[in-house]
Amino acid sequence: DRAIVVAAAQMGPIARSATRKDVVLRLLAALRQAHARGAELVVFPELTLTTFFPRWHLTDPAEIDAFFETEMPGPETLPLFEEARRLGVGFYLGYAELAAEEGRTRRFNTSILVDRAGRVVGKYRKVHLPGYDAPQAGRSSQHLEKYYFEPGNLGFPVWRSMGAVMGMCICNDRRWAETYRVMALQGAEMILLGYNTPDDHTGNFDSDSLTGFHHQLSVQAGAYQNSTWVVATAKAGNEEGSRMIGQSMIVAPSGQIVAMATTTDDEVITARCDLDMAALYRRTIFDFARHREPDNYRLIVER
Ligand code: CDT
Repeated sequence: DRAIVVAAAQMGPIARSATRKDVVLRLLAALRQAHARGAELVVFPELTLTTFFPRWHLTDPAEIDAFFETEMPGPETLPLFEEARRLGVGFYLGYAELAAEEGRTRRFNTSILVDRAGRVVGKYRKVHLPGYDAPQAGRSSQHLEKYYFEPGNLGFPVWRSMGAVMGMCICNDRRWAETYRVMALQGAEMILLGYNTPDDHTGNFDSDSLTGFHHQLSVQAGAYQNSTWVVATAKAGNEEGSRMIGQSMIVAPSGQIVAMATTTDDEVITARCDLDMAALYRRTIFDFARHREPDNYRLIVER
């Protein structure tokens, strides 16, 4: 079979005071542990390099810019690229991207795919930005992704790399059926995703108490309905008073969870993923060419 051993390298909380160097040391430890367990590809979380700053309404431009990367790799992240190349391990890394494009400064919530030779082979910019563009009254913790980032402008591409057809998405994207379908229609066999999900993110206790369930439901349904592997990796634990769920998991095209984190700290989980399994359901119940009826889906792409 065509198998790849993949790791989800969950990260525990990252303090606001943590330096890039501190974080990269933790990523290196996870990378080595994953490699020792046979992993050829390691998935790190969304906004891995810093605390989840969209919980705060910051206004000082210098303070905001300090959370963003202007180059990847930069001097602080280069050791991760070098070690990954030395070990022959590919990786997915989420980070805040500051780009100079169209003659202006633009900010995106970004992930990259790096192959086993340490080359950046793909970049994705988060499409579904949750939360608000201004602080909300009466909330102890904000969620201001629409304030800090523009929606991604790269769509949902897939890449042939490391012997697989790979796609990427980020956190809130995993709750949207369209995310998976657009990649599955391009043949994605494995979708990599990082997330930061506070356990009080809706502000409604009935919904908040189901946060873990909704995470699992979304990822398992996305995997099954699109016949693809999904590797979902959390930044978890009590980060600056915000409690974020763990439950990093590797889900098969059958929708079954094949590995799941049991802590909310730094934790590596691995699974051997048979990529041919992605064809299994696409030959039968989800044979897109035979069964899809796009003429009936027009409403989905209208504003
Ligand atoms: N990072 C991210 O997208 N988090 C959201 C929760 C916050 S919604 C206000 C998620 O969908 O998990």
